[in-house]
Amino acid sequence: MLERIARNADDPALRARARRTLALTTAHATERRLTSPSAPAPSGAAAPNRMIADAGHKEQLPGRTVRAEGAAATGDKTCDQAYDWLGATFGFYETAYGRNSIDGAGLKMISTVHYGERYDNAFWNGEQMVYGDGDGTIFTDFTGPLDVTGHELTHGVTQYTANLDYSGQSGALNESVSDVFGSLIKQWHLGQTADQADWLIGQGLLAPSVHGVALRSMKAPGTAYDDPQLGKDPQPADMSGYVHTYEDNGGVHTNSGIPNRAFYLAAAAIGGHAWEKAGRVWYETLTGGSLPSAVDFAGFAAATVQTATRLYGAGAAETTAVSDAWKGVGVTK
Ligand code: ASN
Ligand code: ZN
Repeated sequence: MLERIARNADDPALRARARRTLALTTAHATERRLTSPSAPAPSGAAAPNRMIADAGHKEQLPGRTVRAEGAAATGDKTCDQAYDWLGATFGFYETAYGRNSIDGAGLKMISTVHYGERYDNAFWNGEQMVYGDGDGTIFTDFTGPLDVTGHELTHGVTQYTANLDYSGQSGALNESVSDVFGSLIKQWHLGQTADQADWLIGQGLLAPSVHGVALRSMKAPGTAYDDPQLGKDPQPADMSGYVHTYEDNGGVHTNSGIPNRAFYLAAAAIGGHAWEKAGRVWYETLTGGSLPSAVDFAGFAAATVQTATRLYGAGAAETTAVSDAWKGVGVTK
């Protein structure tokens, strides 16, 4: 998406900023790949330990601390939103799966807001969350949508568990897992069932003049936006549209549409709160310790069917739903 803006946007300043954002995000993604899981912090009670810092529109991390755990709201909407969404994400993982923070051992949750000048992204850098304010023309404030925070922090969960290699199919799975739990965090926060959820990622993030509803759609990949500046949502909905490219680490944000839709299909077929069954299958697959870092779609599919079989039984409706979902997107036959 940023690659498209960097090439096609009408406004040269917007193009230049997109190029800079791409360069910075790539550097951080490399950092993320190279960070090895460090020893877990000593855990206390299962309560979040949050810290919000303000970069003051510079690109230095972490920036000036503006809100520590338990401190009163600052009055800066961006800062307070980031604080609340860290809390919601902590609450989701703790309540749904008994996970104590990102590393499972009470890791301090740090977010830097107001990063860079009109910065068009949010990212997990291996240690903390970083949010840009958005350029206001294409993107609004990245602290807005809860699923964006959930997505980035889930990169942290993945780093501490399956540590999926950030390229090719394992990279698309890394991205997809972040979308899956990002969406589930929002669904949990809103108390939605699978049929009530919008299954969008980043609803509300695109500026009003952009023709689009969100960054991605898990239910209907490829339909999230179609806009002169952004182009059309490039996500495939099944294996027949798999994109072979050298950009974006082999299309990790593109091909993630395939496993995203597999999750949606499984959750929709099972019904009810998606985090309870489909989400549990994906969570235990991700964190179970037997998934290779370089796993491909077929390997991940087999692992989810194996997890569902263990949790619900071989002939169970849940297991059939998971198995059918991967057939539905052409990963298995
Ligand atoms: N927001 C992007 C992501 O989490 C940033 C990146 O690392 N490419 O996928
Ligand atoms: Zn991501």
